[in-house]
Amino acid sequence: TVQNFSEIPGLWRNGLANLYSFWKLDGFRNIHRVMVHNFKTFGPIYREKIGYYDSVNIIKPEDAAILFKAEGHYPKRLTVEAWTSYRDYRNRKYGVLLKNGEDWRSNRVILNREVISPKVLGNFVPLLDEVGQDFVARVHKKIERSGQDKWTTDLSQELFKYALESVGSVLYGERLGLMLDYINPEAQHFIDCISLMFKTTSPMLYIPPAMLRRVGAKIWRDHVEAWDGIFNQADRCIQNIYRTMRQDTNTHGKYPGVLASLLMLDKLSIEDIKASVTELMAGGVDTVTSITLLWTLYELARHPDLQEELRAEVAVARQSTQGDMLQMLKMIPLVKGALKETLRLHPVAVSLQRYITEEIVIQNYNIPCGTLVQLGLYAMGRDPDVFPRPEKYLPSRWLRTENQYFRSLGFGFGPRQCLGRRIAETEMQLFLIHMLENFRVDKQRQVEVHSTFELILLPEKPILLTLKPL
Ligand code: HEM
Ligand code: 2DC
Repeated sequence: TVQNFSEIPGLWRNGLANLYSFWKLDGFRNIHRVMVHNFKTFGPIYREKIGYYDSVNIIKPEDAAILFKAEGHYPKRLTVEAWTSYRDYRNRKYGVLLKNGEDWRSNRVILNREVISPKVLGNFVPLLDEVGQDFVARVHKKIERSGQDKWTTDLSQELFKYALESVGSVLYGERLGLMLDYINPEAQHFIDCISLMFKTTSPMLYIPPAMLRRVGAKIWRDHVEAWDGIFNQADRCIQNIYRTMRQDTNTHGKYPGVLASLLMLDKLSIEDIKASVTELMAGGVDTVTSITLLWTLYELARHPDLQEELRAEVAVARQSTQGDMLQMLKMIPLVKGALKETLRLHPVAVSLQRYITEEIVIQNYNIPCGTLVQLGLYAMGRDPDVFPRPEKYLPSRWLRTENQYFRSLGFGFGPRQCLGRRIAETEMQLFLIHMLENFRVDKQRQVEVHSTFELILLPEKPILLTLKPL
């Protein structure tokens, strides 16, 4: 027989006491490890209440399937209150990231067509390919200047710029110029604001921002300053495009970018477009794609034979397509597998969450409609029952013949999945193609780098890599 909701194991009876022990365990920076530990203690389902934040946690792909079947027509994830509070405070509209219900759906459907549908890939690839080539040229220059035929560095700043340049070129159909020696201080400020925004968000997951705002806490003020910087920069970019668009209507059949396409389509209000384009710009910068690329280079440096295998795959694809990039992207299953493998071991999002819209049964427990259910993405990626020998970095796990049922969830799932997914995937694949064709990646000592939680999972310390021309 099915067991009652209140019988699910876990610590959920005293939210405040749990918040205190969570804090003592340094849980704020270790959510991912705390979750792994909880699954070990309680089994594949547990209930938890930390502060005011109450959820059921699951880890198995089969249970994820049940969860996503119950997400309803307007899937809703955990609200990051710091982000909505800022918008309420400054009277700004929510974009698709923060909207819910019918308002979310009507905006999302229109954005999907311009941002994530297969038809736009052909528009994105030439733009992103050019950024990839410029990145390679920049690394060659750095190597030359070093006078040592190699360049050893923490690539994260460079990757942030690559990511911002990529997303900027797709959104605005224009280059921002971040691959040059001298970069616009405004762009650097934008990048810094995004890092600050993420850093100041995670403590506010557990301490209500409204309260911090009332007492004038520094963390709230920093958070506001960070978002102000992000919105100001995005507003400037959007104004620019709007102006040039009105000046010349003739774009010579050239793809004008996501923003101009949305403006011409005229199906969303300008305010809605601004709100979502700002989120796309913020979501596209440092953090997500650049961190995933950094982890991938780190893994390739640790596995030189695998690196050669990927290089060979890219060489064959290049040969047989004569450099037709769109075709080439269809011939690199191992490179794509490497990116999935990176997101398995180093997911950006520690969990996926949904408020379920119907009652479900998971692991033989009843879960009522309206409950917040979290899939522990980091924990699932390291569960030996789900991924045999989980500690091994094996891109071949993701080849067609393998069982992938509800296992590849790094970008989320269903209609509420990552809107930037196509951009991110293409940008990362092109990056790896160009890097593999030009450089050997090496790292010094065999030290493990772990993750730390700052809203997203990041490397806990700098990753130093050495790039050598082939
Ligand atoms: C949402 C991951 C890159 C924009 C999400 C979600 C995840 C995710 C897990 C939540 C999905 C869900 O709840 O099912 C990633 C990863 C990335 C990446 C792993 C790169 C490696 C990007 C980029 C952009 C972006 C480059 C913008 C260009 C968004 C937006 C949403 C979202 C707007 C909210 C969508 C909605 O609520 O309808 N992402 N993301 N992401 N992401 Fe990404
Ligand atoms: C963080 O417990 C941990 O893609 C919380 O590009 C639950 C939670 C809710 C929403 C998640 C967030 C976590 C991690 C960062 C995510 C976010 C949804 C979108 C966001 C996954 C797992 C991200 C990074 C977006 C950010 C775009 C924004 C900067 C405009």
